[in-house]
Amino acid sequence: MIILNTEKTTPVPIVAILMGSTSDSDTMEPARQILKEFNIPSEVKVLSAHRTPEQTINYVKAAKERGTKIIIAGAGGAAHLPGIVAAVTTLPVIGVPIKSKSLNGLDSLLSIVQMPAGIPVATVAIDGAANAALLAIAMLALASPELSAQLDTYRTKMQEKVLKSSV
Ligand code: RP5
Repeated sequence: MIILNTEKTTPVPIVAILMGSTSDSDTMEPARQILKEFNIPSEVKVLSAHRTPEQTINYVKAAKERGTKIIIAGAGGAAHLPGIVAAVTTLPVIGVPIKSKSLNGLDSLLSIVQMPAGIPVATVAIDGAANAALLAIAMLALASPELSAQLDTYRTKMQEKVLKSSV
């Protein structure tokens, strides 16, 4: 399924994949790959809550109007990126805690998951970029029978792979 912005020639990034640093890019790559596999246009941006706060807020504030539906945000350490993103948009935000050098990602996980009531961030596992993409797809599939069928096929293939490997 490709969702096109009819006013422009380029596809609208339906899912924005944000990360706090270029050092997060390998960890976040599975999210981009899975969205590509499902033909969902995505856009990858390095934006930091701490190093580029104004640019981050400006990007996120404009996202809904551009046609973006879901934001995935990965960050490590004092991982405020998903929280600040969720604070300035009502789009669903999925946070990916990135494994950190000092505390193995426990710092990232707690920084992202413990949001105060009122501003939710759906948090996946440490380094769980693949599941962030699959959760985004499940959300989009609520309004798309075609995408829902693609997700069923993905699960069936996964099932077959597991069953084959256990023989
Ligand atoms: C966070 O700090 C980033 O998300 C990254 O996971 C972590 C370390 O960043 P670098 O020092 O590698 O740029 O903002």
